[in-house]
Amino acid sequence: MAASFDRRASEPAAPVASPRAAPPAKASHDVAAPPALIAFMLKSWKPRPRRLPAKVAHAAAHHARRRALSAMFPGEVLVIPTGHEKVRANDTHYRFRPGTDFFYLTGNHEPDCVLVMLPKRGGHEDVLLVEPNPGRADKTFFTDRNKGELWVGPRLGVPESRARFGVDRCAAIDELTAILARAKRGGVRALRGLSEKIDDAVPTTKAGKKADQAFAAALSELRLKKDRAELGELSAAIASTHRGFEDVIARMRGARSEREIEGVFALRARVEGNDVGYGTIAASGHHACTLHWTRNDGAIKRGDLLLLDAGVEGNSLYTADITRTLPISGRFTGPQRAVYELVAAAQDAAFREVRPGRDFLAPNRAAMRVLTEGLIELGVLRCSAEEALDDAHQYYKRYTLHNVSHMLGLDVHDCAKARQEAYKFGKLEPGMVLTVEPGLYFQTDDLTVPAALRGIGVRIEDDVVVTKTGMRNLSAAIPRDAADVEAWIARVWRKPRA
Ligand SMILES: [Mn+2]
Repeated sequence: MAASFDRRASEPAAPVASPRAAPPAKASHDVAAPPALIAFMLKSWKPRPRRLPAKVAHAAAHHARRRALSAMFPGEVLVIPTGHEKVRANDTHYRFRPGTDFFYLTGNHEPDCVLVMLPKRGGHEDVLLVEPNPGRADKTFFTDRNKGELWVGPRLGVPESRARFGVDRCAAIDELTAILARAKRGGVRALRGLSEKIDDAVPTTKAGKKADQAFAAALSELRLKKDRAELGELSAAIASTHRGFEDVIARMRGARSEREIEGVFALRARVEGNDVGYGTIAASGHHACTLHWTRNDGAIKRGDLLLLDAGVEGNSLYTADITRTLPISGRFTGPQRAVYELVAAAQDAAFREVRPGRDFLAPNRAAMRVLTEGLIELGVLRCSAEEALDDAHQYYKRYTLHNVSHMLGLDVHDCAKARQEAYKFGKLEPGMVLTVEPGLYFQTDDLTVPAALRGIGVRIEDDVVVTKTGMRNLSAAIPRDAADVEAWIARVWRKPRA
């Protein structure tokens, strides 16, 4: 029964603070509105028909995910905030992106919201707390620069949010304190770190802290296996990313800077999706040897390679994570091709290890063996493969540094709070989506590397889903083999661009 959590009209209105950050102090260009202006602003607006919006695209999937979470924590109150806009400077904010776990459970993009799941017999009642939309009935529509409709556009509102997200109940965010005050009688778990107000509103004991960490891990692990809706959204993000890579290839011939490459890809990401899923790495020449090169302030030179690690984040917030290493002149040089083909061979070996029941780290082990044997053939490593691969040595890491896989989904490094036994030291299961991304990076000043190879950095990254019998490469349509990449570049350059 949900009785103990039901909202009773007789209860006094809680003196509640909304969980959003305190409004910034007034800037010099803020002018207090005189009463006459307020009175004038509040009248003579055309009445609005308040039609309820349609349900979000994957409402049934969001509902199913909430039921799965409910089953994991019977009898406990669960609090999942989405977080707030983050200040960039003074009164300007970064573009808001919802908290991943909150979004996974609701599909709601608005800031400041909180999902509270209240235990009832047989499960939970899902209560979504949102910022109400008072329309023109309240002066805040023109006085509140943080949430006023004339400043930032309208919020969806309470009844509209209930219709759109298909939750059991929707309430104004100001009711949160009252709901939590009653809820505290039972066990409460909160997803921490997204909202200071929520963190304060749900105080933790020492035992509670552990319970909250386990809750965050459970939320991450819930997302390890993707449902059908998620696989569709990931494929769409990968298709957008494919088009973004072709935009880059078209521009690459005349481009002068890495920043230009970043900008071209970003245009595709904003036109077709929400944003890029992470800072684009547009690394030309030896910049490719810096793994997370996002400064992108270098020049584009013919004869060099361009390592482009980029992903469109769709409006669904699922992101691709793709890397291609492209010869800027259209053709690989001999040494570039040798390194490229070794990395591609390592990726093939990793692909063969992606299947249910294999260790998450099995593809990594396979790729590292191929890279190591190739490094010996290239004259980079001067020892046996066994010696280089020995855990006590790991000499190969000098040239590759990172492992080849991470989970992919709403976050580029998805499910990051999962327990090690469920992820890094766990087994692959059908429905998991991961990257396979071996790389080799020969620093310009590395005296162990033959001079002809110094300054070459190559990474190849695809996004794959584990199937019942093996894997499917979701990004297989993006050319990968050296000859295919050259043909791809030639094809794009021949094509007249709009
Ligand atoms: Mn990646």
